[in-house]
Amino acid sequence: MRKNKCKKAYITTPIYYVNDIPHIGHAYTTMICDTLARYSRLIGLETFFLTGTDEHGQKIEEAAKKRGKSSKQYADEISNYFKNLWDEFDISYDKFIRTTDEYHQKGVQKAFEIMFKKGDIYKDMYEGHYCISCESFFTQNQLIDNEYCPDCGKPTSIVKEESYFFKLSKYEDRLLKWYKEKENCVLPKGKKNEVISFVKQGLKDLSVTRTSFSWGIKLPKSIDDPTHVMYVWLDALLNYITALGYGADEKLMKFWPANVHVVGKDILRFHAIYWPAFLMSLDLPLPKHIAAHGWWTRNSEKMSKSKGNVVNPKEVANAYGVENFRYFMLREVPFGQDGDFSQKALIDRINSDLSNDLGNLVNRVLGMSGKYFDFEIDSKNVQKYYQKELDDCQKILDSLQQYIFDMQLNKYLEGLWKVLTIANQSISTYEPWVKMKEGKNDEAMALVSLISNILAKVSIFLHPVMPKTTDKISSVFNFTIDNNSYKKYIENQELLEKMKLNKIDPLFPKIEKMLIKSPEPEVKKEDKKEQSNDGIITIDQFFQTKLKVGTILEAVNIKGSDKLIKLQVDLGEDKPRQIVAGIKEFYNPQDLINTQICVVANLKPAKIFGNKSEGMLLAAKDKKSLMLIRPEKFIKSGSSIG
Ligand code: ME8
Repeated sequence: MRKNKCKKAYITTPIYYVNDIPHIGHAYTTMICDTLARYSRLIGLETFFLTGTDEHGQKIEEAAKKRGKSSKQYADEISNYFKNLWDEFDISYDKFIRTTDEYHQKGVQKAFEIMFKKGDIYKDMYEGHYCISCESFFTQNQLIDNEYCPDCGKPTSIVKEESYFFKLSKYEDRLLKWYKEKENCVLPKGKKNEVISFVKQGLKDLSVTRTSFSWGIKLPKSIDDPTHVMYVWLDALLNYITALGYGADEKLMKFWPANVHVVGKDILRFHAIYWPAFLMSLDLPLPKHIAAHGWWTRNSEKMSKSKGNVVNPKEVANAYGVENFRYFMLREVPFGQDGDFSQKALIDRINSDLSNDLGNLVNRVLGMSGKYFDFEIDSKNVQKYYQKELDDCQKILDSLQQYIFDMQLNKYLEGLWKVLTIANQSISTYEPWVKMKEGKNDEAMALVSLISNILAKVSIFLHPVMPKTTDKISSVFNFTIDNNSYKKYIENQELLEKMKLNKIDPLFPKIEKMLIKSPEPEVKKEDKKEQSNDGIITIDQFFQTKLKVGTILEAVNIKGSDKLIKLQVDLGEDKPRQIVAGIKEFYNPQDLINTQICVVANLKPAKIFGNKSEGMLLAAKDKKSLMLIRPEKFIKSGSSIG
């Protein structure tokens, strides 16, 4: 996101499908956008932040049917659930759009009509494969094992029907030119390269209507073809302009083009290829940035109900506090990379970063100012004694804005924590209690005031991430966080005036144990019987696991996954076994070929990311690294271990 010359910012989340209730992935995208929107407002941009729900399509029609409800009834229910959750999470959206809203439907029909009249939409027959879960078309050679969706791994179905097509192929060159000219149009860069190579392989025209179900927006009256409804992605993508009044009252179109569409990497193709092509067809400017974040996983696997590993954001927020949760999600994972959700990591962040580094500092300032100066602070001597500390903090604070514009929220937070480290270290270096004993009251006052000023600045910068918490911190220093205080304390670098501090309750009580029952599937009763209380197993139980040495014959990265590598492993059997392993972060596929590994050879085969996996390899893991367990010397493939 770049600072817009016209002082406006338009930020969007994807609109979420209403086939199911939200999970932490949805919460993550929404928290990122909320942070960007709050930051934009803080620095004085006129901001419009859009979120909403995507309510048409076969997936939703089927989900409603299964529950014995009408599509609209079901969409109302789940859309409300999303809206209420975002309200509970204090998401500061300016508009919540629903694709069943009448103004949206009219805007979509108008766009379709314009594209049709321009000759960009034509009628033909569609024959191919469709994934209902992704609401996406695929060619035969894109499928995995001739059947499964390359994006979500679910089985696809064959579709043969009359359809209107959008001339996507016509826009291939213009798209490539756009990627070339606008360096940051798609972020992060690695993902942009994937988009470019996809387009370079050649774009096929896109089927944009369906006839096999009815839950969708009808074609415009002027086309008069009532058997067709619009393809859900055409309908959905247009929300970004219909929300601004496209095709109706266009007052809000002043916000177009969007500064940033934040999306998960799963839907980048739709946003970075289809959407700009639709906009080109409509003669509208293109968004400034499309930023794709990674996936949240559980034990390196995508979350899904059938695996029982879905994390419910409401449950996490209720247990740990919504702002702590928000801090964790934004701090833990670099934008664009996948992250594994764990309560332990969340608790570590709360106890260490929030409680120790930030909460304690607030307590210490209150404690010291109370004990020595009756809660008074005075900044008049801060520069005299602590100019270096002020300068060091300023240098870091000056670099923060760029991190926001580059979508590197984790670095933004890391920077803020470096500033807190300067504050915490100044206390241990200068020991105000010693200064008081030595009668250097001026220096001690300057130090307590230095820390107060640092905390005031940190609270302003942290506000977009933790609004309520930082409001409490700024109340200690008698100011409200808004664009005025941003100008005063950040832009003009003014110091706090002489004042009495206000006491507040401790901000981040330490968390001693996991507060949510793990969402992993429970151990089945029969398995439990086998286990003794202290986790000891018998030798027989151990030998139920068949461990073998395998030689890796082939290794390739799995497209779309940041973690997984697909291996063909020789276990001395008729044919090699295919094993999917979450080791991509630590190993290069090329380096694995012709090396040996230890494999659990009698595991029930599983489907991981749409790929069959017929075993598990053994590895040792600590917080930072992972190492494959290998035999000391080369040994025959299939040799048993034990
Ligand atoms: O795709 N980790 O809706 P959707 C991180 N309606 N983010 C995740 C995630 C995960 N495990 N799972 C989902 C749609 N998300 C369409 C969008 S936009 C015009 C139409 C987030 O309900 C992520 O942002 O499947 C992803 O892009 C979005 O939820 C998909 O939500």
